[in-house]
Amino acid sequence: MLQYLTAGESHGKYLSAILANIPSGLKIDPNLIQEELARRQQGYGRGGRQKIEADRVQMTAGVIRGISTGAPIAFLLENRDASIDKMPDLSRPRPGHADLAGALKYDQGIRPVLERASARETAMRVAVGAVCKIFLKEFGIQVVGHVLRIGKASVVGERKETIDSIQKKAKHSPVFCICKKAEKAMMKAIDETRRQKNTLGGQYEIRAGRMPIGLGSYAHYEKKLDGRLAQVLMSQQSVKAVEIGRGVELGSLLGSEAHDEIFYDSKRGYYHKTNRAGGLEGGTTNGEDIAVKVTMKPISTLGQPLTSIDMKTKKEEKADFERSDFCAVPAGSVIGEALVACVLAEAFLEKFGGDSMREIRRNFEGYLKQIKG
Ligand code: EPS
Repeated sequence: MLQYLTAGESHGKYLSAILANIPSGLKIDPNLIQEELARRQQGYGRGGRQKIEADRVQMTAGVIRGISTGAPIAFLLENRDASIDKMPDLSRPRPGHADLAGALKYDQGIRPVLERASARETAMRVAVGAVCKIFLKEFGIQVVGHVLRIGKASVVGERKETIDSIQKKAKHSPVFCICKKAEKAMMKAIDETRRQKNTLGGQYEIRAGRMPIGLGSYAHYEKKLDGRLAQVLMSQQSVKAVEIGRGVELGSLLGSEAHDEIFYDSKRGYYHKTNRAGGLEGGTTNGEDIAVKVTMKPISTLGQPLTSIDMKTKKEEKADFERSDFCAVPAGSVIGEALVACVLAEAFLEKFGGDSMREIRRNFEGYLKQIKG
């Protein structure tokens, strides 16, 4: 089973992670990991921290001469802002943040809570996800993300875009949006929000293309791939809703409008002409692109804070403020890609698993031949 853990406080000395059960023989180009970390630092609407950090990660174990050995891969990233020991404790928890529940639960004040609940931790998940993306790419699977909505500004109507065109267009947009008109409106909304010292949420979509049929399973609840994707995407800071395919919209359609009819071609094998299911039926991939929409609430640190209680005096006061982002949805989409890549790599290894890339490739190719016949 693919496993990873991250550790590190937002303003601690280091962020670290260990990724276990990547097979031997995978060529890991550290530049590709750096590229993903740099993408996470971008996105219109970020706060001051990203100007301080350079997010350079080292792999300190499990990779020899650029090739995975099958042993756990360790990652280490040094924070430039490592001021944790000098940071004051807060006493007025921010509505929407983990501050209040965390301070009561762990009995150590708000500082340790916000240090770990911070989205800074996602730098490590992006590093781990980058290795999973490299692994998936070996089998043709590509994971991309793009922003659909920021506040009320959204991409209107349905767009028939390929995975490649999404990647190309999103890459050149400051808000990682594939529609120029929506991009303009999104940036305007962020500027306005920044002026008002407020924050904005939104929605992004993750697509994964060239999926083989049969990853995940309907057989046990914990094997269902839709459930596993939802769990991990929900674990991303600020996420409040995850939809697979047409998601919520399916609830208002007739069965005949909602499902994807099945076709067969001797070259392609089984396929669908529509993808309302978002590539997943019965918790199992059906061969179409995986499509997941993820909604993030606005960041809970506000320049004009909401009402809270001072935990020392129990008096009503405005919540504390610390440097934060105004809108983290574009960066969120990069994190979403990493999270989806980890789940797909895990499901791929369950199905075609082996200790080395050579063994896995043999299993994969044999299965593809089997299901075509
Ligand atoms: C972030 C680092 C944080 C925040 C932001 C994301 O750094 P700092 O707190 O020093 O400004 O900018 O964190 C949050 C949005 C949050 O909710 O904690 C990062 O590296 O992504």
